[in-house]
Amino acid sequence: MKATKLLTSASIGALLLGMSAAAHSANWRYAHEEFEGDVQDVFAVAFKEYIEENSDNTVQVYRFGELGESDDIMEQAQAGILQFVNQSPGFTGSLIPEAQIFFVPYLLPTDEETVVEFFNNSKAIHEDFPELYAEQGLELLKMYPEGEMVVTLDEPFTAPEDLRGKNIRIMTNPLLSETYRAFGATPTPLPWGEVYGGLQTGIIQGQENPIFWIESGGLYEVSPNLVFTGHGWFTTAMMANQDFFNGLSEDEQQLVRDAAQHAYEHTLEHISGLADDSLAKIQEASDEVTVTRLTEEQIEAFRARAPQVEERFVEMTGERGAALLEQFKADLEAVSGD
Ligand code: 6CS
Repeated sequence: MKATKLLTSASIGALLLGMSAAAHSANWRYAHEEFEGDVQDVFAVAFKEYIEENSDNTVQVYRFGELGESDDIMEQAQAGILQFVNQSPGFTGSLIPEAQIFFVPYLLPTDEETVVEFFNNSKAIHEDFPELYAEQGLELLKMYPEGEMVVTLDEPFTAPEDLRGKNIRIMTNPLLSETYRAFGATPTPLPWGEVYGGLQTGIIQGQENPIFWIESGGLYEVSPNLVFTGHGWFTTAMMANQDFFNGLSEDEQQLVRDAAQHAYEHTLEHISGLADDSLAKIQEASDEVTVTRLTEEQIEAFRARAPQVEERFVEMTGERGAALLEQFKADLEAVSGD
């Protein structure tokens, strides 16, 4: 009788413990813009694994197309349907105009080590951007680079004049339109889902993206001339719905921050050498592909058009944008020693 009573109390205790653990564990939803194994997915999976190894919570990762386009997942994150979202500044321009700073051409260097050092240390990235995202109900957890931007076209090009009359697909971001107009092309903003078909049918004649994406999305099949213009890096951002984040305990907030830091470090290791590997795969898969690396002199003709884009950025974003630009440049100077 006594033993039964003891067992019963122990079982109830265990049940209560289980229930309280269950009450505190949650399934968090996290959507990004890419496919399995792509850079944003590598980040998301590393984040998920860290959370699941260090807590009772689970993370459900949704990839491109499962919940819609980039704009759809951002809306869902702002509405609290998703707890986490990865949206690239290329699509965030209408929500946070200052995020377009990444599309001022030739602002970021091409050298990977300097770019990584910039993302590790920049005050603009770690202090200014979190405030801008917070105004939209978003807790910015990480901004990170994915790869150097490369332009693909229906024929090789070396000068802005060669881009005349070419419809170049850009992400839906007004400043990118300015960049490609300045480069002499006709900018064509489109969501990702329309790019492959647009190139295949000839509605657009080119686009820009990092090499890993040109390989994984098979873009080289329909846009085989790759041109390294050195004008920028593809940057992305991972964040949480801020009401959700503020509602977490301090320990859980720290867990989320630690998981984001772990995912960031893991992703930077992943992108190291990725562009070369992806280019080798592309060249293995296709005889049609051409690779043009613009010379310094050829780049100069494009770089000469950057100041007008920078001016437009300041016009679009006012004093805050101007201050951000100044900080961005100071942060770059600190890491490149220019
Ligand atoms: O060009 C785009 O739209 C896509 N590019 C990359 C590298 N990631 C996601 C984005 O949707």
